[in-house]
Amino acid sequence: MSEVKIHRVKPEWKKNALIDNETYQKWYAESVRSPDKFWAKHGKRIDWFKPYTKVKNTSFTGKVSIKWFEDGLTNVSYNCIDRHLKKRGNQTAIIWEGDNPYDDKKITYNELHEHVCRLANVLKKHGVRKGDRVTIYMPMIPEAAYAMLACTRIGAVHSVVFGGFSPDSLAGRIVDCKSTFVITADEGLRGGKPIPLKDNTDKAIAIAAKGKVKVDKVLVVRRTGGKTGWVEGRDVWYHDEVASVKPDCKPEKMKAEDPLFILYTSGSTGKPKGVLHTTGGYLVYVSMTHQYVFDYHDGDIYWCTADVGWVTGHSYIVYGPLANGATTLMFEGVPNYPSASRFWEVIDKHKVNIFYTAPTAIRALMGAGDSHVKKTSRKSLRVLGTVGEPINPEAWEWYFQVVGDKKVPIVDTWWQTETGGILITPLPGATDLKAGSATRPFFGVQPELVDNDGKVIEGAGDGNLCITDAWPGMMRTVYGDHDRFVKTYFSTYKGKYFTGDGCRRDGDGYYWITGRVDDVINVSGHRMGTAEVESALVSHDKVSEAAVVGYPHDIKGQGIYCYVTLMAGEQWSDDLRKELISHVRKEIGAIASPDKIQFAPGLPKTRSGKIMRRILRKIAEDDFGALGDTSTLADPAVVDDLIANRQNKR
Ligand code: 6R9
Repeated sequence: MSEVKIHRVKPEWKKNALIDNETYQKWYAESVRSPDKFWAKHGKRIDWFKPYTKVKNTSFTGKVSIKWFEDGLTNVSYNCIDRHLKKRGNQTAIIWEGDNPYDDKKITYNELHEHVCRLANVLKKHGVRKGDRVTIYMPMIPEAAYAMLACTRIGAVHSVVFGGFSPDSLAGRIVDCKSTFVITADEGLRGGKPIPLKDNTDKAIAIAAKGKVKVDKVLVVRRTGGKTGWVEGRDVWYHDEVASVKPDCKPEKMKAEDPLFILYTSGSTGKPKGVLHTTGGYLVYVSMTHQYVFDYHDGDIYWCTADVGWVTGHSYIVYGPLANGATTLMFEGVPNYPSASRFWEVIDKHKVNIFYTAPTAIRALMGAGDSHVKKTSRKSLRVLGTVGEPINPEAWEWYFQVVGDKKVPIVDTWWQTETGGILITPLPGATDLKAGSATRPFFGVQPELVDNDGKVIEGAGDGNLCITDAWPGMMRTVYGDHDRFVKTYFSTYKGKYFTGDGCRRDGDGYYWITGRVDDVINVSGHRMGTAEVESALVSHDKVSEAAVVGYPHDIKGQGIYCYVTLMAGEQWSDDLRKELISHVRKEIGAIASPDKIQFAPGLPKTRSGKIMRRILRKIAEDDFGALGDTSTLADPAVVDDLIANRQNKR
């Protein structure tokens, strides 16, 4: 592999940084030596109606029980809104940037307070009580954040379902948590195209009824004014309802361990799991990570491009930033509409200081060409972040050099829906960077690498990534199925939280996530991260994106099958195929030599941008009769092309 370049912390990154390397070392040591003392102190970063006296009460063995700050009383919406009003009532809380570049608005903390209180009163008026589950199926509009915060204000538990999910998926989630109240919009708008959210909701409710869950109320935000079905008595307009109630609503006093939200996430088996997060520990953890990971300072404009339908949207668009009194930007659109300059234009328009996005977006925009970036200024940027999948060094360097003009640190943040917040990450003023490494653990996080037999790997090495002790932001259970929680996360390696990810630790103690362990392939007895081969392919200047899977190989055990998307304007040829094979051999070594390379004009991705390797594996195995569920794909049509041009035809 080519030598890893270290990007040292620059003096200007350190100058006003909240945490320098010395502080990181000191705090980290304290956080693992005396977690009780450490979190007793940092738990105070949020306001409590009744202070906690107990801090950590957690066990990763037996029945597994996770409790933090358990005798404290607090409220999430109070912490995200009310406590800021005196100092920053007129400060912008949310900048909303519409799908259409001429559509935007700003909402102050005072306004946020009124919107959330009114909506909370609407929920109460319709009989929603503490502990009830409310499903939120919304486009990226401020009302989505109001809805989440209104639930937390009265102690209802929200389940946000990504607006790109089908009626079937929505129904499954409604039924699983027996949610009888749904908040949606007439239509969403993305890249100029309407998305029929209300119609999908109607279909989902009909499906849910077969699962014996009857939705009684649907609250509908008018977003586009498009035509939708309407069920009298069940459906009500948001604007009518909020106008009919008082603009003030007292926040409910919640126990730290009261449920805050459920978020469904796919695992390697079975139906999506309802990951349950609770109140106090979650808010402490996401506000703390938001502040230190992004080196957030008062007055910064912060933009995370995720959708609120994913955990990144929960923790780092809504809860973390608002708990810190930040100005958070919410973007309704897509990276390439009206053009591939959109992200960079929005950064200039709103003078964004901190920008957080996904590697898949970075690679796509890199493929579109530098000119789209270079015509913008991006002078306001101070920190760049990535999340969601391993970032290949090539894309990392492009992000650093072209987007950040070599002036801005990149935080590659590793975490999961289950972890609630960021666990492994650089801190901008403290951590020397290596392109492609999530670097070091955040305070209180104790990663451990174990081999397949559970033996702990010390020092530099490769293994399955586990976390050995609890942190305040972690999930508490799988909703309605605690046994599944214990089985999925704590039984593979007894007494440890198993992440499902593979990981390498280098000689400097830096962590390199290699991808899900089910994506690791074994070629002639050599273990190899598919991400490693992908990274090598993408480092070729004609390649924009690559996905690599294993397939059964008579001699080697597994062969390496590569799907490759070329940069705009490049032509596929047999010579290029040969060139790519020798390029990978050169980058990694002969053992990584691709057996098959297929030109792929598009890759099958979930709507959150994750490549669905299960499908690619099946096609590589020439077993596409059993592709399984492809309904969550952003563009199911790419699959037909991949099948037609597969390289392993029997
Ligand atoms: C936050 C989020 C979690 C899985 C995780 C891992 C991958 C996320 C990553 C990363 C390498 C990073 N992942 N961040 N891999 N580097 N910085 O994405 O949650 O949707 O639950 O996905 O995503 O494989 O296990 P979620």
